[in-house]
Amino acid sequence: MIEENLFSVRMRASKNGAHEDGGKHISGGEQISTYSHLKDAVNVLLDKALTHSRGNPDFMQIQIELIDKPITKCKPLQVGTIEVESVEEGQLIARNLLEQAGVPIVCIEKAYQQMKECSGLRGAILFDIHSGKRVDDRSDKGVRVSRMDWLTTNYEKWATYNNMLVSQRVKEALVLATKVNRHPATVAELCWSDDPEYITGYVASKELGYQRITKLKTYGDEHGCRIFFVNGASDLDSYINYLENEPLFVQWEEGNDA
Ligand code: PML
Ligand code: MG
Ligand code: MG
Repeated sequence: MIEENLFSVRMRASKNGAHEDGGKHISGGEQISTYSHLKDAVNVLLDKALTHSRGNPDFMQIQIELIDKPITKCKPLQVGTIEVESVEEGQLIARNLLEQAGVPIVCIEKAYQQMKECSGLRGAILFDIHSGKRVDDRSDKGVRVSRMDWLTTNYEKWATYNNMLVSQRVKEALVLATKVNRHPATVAELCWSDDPEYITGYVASKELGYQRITKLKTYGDEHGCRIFFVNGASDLDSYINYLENEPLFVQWEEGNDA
């Protein structure tokens, strides 16, 4: 049980106006911080937004809120990296992994047909595996997963143990995927960055873990993707509430990640 007051710190930044006024999404980020570390948390987010390869923002919002609920702790998803030679190979592997995770082929095809819709959003889109349709009602905003973090020192220990380079980006994506995929309604997640300089993406699910694929788009491409394939969309409101509001801390202990 964490005794000290903790705060959710969230950032969103855009260019040519705020997101809601049609501005281009530049960057978003999440931190959970103690009161005494708030300055550092804000600085991390500020830095992320001000140095993003999608461009310089002219709108930014940083919001701080006390977390008034108990914080769940859980270990990160298992991570694997699949090296591929080309985007085509990477995309084929991504589709195969989604199928393995239980997403029907027709649904995968429909998601890919609507892929353009999910680019440029600051959040994710939700796809029902039964209807093959987008089921969230967040149009050009998407669903933003929030209130989650992983202590940098603990993350760095995990990265060293797993022979991975320390990367704020990987940490953030793994935290998000861990939160999303531990919910029973999530079947799988498909993601690649909207950062034109970053082409590695991943497929994640409970059984597969977090499977990084080294090429899911071409360098220079600003189109990203984040889709949650969901089962049992009937209680969509509580699912979205979980993603947006339930606080989660990732914590890793050596020898306890099987
Ligand atoms: C992002 O940049 O927003 C998503 C990055 C996904 C892949 C991170 C990784 O290399 O594991
Ligand atoms: Mg981003
Ligand atoms: Mg932090």
